[in-house]
Amino acid sequence: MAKLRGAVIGCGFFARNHLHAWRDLAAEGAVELAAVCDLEEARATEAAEAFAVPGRYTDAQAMIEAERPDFVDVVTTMASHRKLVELAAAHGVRVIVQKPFAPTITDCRAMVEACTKAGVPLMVHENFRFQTPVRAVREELERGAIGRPFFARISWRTGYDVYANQPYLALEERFIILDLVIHLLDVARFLFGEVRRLTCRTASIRPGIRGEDAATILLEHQDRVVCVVDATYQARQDPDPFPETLIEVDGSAGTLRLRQGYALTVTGREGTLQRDVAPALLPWASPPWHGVQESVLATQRHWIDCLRSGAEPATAGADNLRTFALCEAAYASAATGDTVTPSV
Ligand code: NAD
Ligand code: 89Y
Repeated sequence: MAKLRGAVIGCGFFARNHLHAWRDLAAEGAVELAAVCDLEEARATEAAEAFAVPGRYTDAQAMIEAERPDFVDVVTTMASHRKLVELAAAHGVRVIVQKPFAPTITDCRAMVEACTKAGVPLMVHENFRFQTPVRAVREELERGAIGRPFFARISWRTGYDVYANQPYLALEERFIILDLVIHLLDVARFLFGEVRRLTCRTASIRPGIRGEDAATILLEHQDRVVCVVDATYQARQDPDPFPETLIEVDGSAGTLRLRQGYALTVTGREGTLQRDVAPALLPWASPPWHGVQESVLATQRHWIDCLRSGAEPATAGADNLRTFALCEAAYASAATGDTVTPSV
């Protein structure tokens, strides 16, 4: 089968993980990276040289027209996603785009519509549900280890300096819900299905930031699981769990706890089972990021598998609209104090 030719748009902090993962997939013979693009020439050049990519560009349209890639991988920040996704769709180029999908659900809907009209597959790089420990939790739930879940908590509380690598976060008016809670809400959907309604409270704790850096959300899922999603970037701890997502689930026949250190404990009909669900330490990984980095490779592999088979990606644009609708509902609830029904 011919290799799929890809091109990366955006060569900043997080793109390095994408580039490593594309190199791993290229070594397996699945893809080849034809070109990279960044508005900042030095970034495109550095990425092209570090990863032996033949093409380097500062203009995405020029790159798409010159290289005619099979797909583009958009790793820019959210403000540019709509323009770049619509550009790809207009050229009939398949596209995977980083989270958050866009600043607003109006932009998300527009991208889904543009790609649907163009007949172009669109996937959002929503990698948390591809993490090894999250997959392990879902396996336990699917095999009925704790019976029917009725309560859950998906938690992310850290004091890790996220601003050092991602300084733009301090300037976002809609901050932690769009940056991080969006992953947790997607995990909630992945584990417990769609959400009927939610209530949210937010706070802005760190001096000098524009948006909220703490959020607590109560989700009522359609099959009546209630799930608390809570996150903050302002909880100093030692040891700090960054970037682990901690999960608790209580079910009719037992309990599940995913604790710091990737330790999964399941107490159910079979007694208590302890599992180490630590992610692999890929050769290019840099702890504590290795669980995230492994999931980047898994996400990109899923995209390539779907392009080959014609299957709809698990986190296709249309699916991610549902996750994004939860973010919009959370902001609406935080603003009014009301319980809100998400609307796609
Ligand atoms: P960054 O600012 O370090 O890099 C973005 C790059 O895109 C910059 O170099 C910028 O010059 C370039 N760019 C912007 N517009 C462009 C355009 N029109 N054409 C070409 N290049 C353009 O940002 P980052 O920290 O690498 O984040 C990128 C995305 O990755 C964000 O959406 C962020 O939320 C996401 N991210 C995801 C995870 C995850 O686990 N999924 C983790 C961190 C960041
Ligand atoms: O931006 C965030 C994300 O998506 O995953 C981790 C992160 O980089 C910082 O919390």
